[in-house]
Amino acid sequence: MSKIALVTGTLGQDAPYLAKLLLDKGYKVYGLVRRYSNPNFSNLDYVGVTKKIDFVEGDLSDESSLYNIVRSIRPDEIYNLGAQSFVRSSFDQPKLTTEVNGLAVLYFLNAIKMFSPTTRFYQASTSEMFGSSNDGGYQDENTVFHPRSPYGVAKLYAHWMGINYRESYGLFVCNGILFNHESPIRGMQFVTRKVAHGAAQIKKGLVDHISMGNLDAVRDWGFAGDYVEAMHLMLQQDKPDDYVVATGEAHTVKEMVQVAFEHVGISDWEKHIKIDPAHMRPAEVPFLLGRPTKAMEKLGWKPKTNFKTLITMMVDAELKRLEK
Ligand code: NAP
Ligand code: G4F
Repeated sequence: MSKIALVTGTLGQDAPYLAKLLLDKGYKVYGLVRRYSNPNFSNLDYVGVTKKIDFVEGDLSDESSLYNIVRSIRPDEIYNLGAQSFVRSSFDQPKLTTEVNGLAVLYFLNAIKMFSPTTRFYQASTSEMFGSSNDGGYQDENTVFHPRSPYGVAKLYAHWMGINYRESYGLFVCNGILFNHESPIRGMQFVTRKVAHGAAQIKKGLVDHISMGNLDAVRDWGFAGDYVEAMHLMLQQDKPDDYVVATGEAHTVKEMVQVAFEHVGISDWEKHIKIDPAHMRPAEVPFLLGRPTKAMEKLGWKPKTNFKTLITMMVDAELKRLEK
């Protein structure tokens, strides 16, 4: 019998890559989608899985919809990837972010406890929870958390609620503390996609500059297609646990901009960047660099795509889209 997985965040970046991985392994995949007037399946189309997923309608802020879905499907595995995932917006919409990123996890855990206690649950935790902790050094499973945004605080609530239900009720809950991961289907607002898109547009003479925020921020950027493998591996272990997933390599936003522009043959990239305070955050996370040793040793996972390959892949995808 094939395993059943329920994935949330279906139309986002990670879920299409994960759905493909699960479908290739023979899973039946259900994808939670909100009610839309005009749903956008372009990310699922990009990965080629739109027609292979069973869509179920629900909303992470609506407890009863999650209860009904868990009770009727009783999935073997749930991957909770849905979120208000843009850190900058969480400062303007803290309550919504708290409900969708925090409370929804409580709803799922209660639904599992009541209706399907053998369901294994993956929670999309984040390096954003480290915030300003160990600035300049590596962050791993033992680093203290100091979130710097409503997004990070809500995710930390969900993270600890997962641990609490694991310890209190024996539920199989894993938190994947994933560092930034990107791809050609990354949301347009996130810095790598924005820069890849902007560099391609400038190359084609469509625009002259990109407006940006803090170019000195440091991030550990990996490829989403590699990271979903770690999510799946976590739920296949004998015991539930929490894992950092990262490349172990950090770069500034400035370096990322330089790689993107040089790939389209523009060396004087500074001329095409304007700094706009609107893209700054009330509190910034200055430095994220993960140490994924535990995931490598216990899951046998490792990243396959390096920084330069990732950024140039994203720029090439943007050029291709513009040529179409
Ligand atoms: P994403 O592209 O923003 O996708 C998130 C999805 O969640 C979107 O499709 C969104 O729907 C959906 N969603 C938002 N609110 C919802 C609601 N109320 N009910 C149902 N669905 C809702 O995010 P991602 O990059 O794939 O990331 C997946 C998960 O990993 C997220 O939880 C994120 O916070 C976490 N994470 C991401 C990274 C990263 O670098 N990508 C790193 C660490 C952790 P719409 O399409 O309608 O907006
Ligand atoms: O691409 P970003 O918006 O990603 P951020 O804030 O690191 O969050 C992402 O990664 C988290 C994991 O650490 C996830 F949990 C979260 O859901 C999301 O996927 O910004 C990256 C950095 C920031 O320091 C930001 O201040 O780039 C800096 N930046 C500079 N100029 C900019 C810009 N970010 C954006 N989005 N747009 C700019 O113009």
